[in-house]
Amino acid sequence: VERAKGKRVCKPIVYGNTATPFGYKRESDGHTHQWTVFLRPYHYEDPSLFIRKVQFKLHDSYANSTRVIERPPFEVTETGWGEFEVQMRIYFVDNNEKPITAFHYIRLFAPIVTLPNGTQQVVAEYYDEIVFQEPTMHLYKILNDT
Ligand code: SLL
Repeated sequence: VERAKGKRVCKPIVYGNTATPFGYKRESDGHTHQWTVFLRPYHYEDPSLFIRKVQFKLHDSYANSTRVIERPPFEVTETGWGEFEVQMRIYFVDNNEKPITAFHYIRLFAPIVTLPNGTQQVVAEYYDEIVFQEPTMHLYKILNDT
């Protein structure tokens, strides 16, 4: 495939999780929190222009622990009782571009922020960058248009 020789394109992203305590321990399964793990562009652009899907690999204690999200928002909402590391595999619209993997440790207990409406929530989010080194010409054109 044709590649953009000597070119590098950088896409700022954010990934992480939010979590809210139930305020009690659920009798049926011991779960104590609802959480959402997400991956999105740092800028307000449409991620589906260059991201085809994101595969979230949850802890083995979850039924169907591999969750594939094929359209934005790229996120998974679940309930649970424990913190663990999620693997996020990012696939691009051009299949000649190799998928990349990011990891996020889901936090349930800290850090807590106070939202504008006064409620408290656990928010653990991180800035990162996807660096495309000599992307395919196809993807290069898309990336420079977003
Ligand atoms: C811990 N090493 O011990 C971690 C494991 C597992 C989290 C955390 C519930 C899963 C389910 C759940 O929260 N698992 O019941 O489906 O803290």
